[in-house]
Amino acid sequence: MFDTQLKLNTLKHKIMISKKLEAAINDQIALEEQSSRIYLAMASWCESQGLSGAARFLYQHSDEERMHQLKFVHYLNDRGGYAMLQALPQPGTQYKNMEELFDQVLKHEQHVSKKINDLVDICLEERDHTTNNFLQWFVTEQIEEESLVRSVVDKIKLLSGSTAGNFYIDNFLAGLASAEAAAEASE
Ligand code: OFO
Repeated sequence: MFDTQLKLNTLKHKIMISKKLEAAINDQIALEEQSSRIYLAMASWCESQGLSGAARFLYQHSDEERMHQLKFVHYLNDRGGYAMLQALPQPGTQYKNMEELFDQVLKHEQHVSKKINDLVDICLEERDHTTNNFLQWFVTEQIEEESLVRSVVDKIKLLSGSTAGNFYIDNFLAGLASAEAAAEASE
């Protein structure tokens, strides 16, 4: 009994994040997990179509989204909140071509950027400088992700439609995946 009370008091002292931010971060955890599932589903589709470079690029991005999800989970629990998983919709299963698929990736990343900005807005309203500081890593990450995907979409628009163009794009994506893996390994 005494132990339980002590634990409750300790927990109360640990709470350093508002209920509003806790709920918003839990929604972001769901969005990062959904991002991981969307890219995993896309990677699987590409692999099934023989697009091994695109598949590798997307498998890697699926893993990155899971890492983003975990960052939020650990942060929320460390700040005395409780990271809770949510039910998620089934990701897409069919795509007309790489152009449609990467258009969807770009739209999704733009949506994620908006949600990160919304989180920053809540921090500013609440003067939660610690969470704002934590979120700045994601603000920078979203700039990089959007710009990377936009460069892929631009190349696809220029080159897709022919077998040679698709082959080139697939190789280009394989090269991006290797460069990202090398950059991560050196971190
Ligand atoms: Fe987590 O950045 Fe993409 O979605």
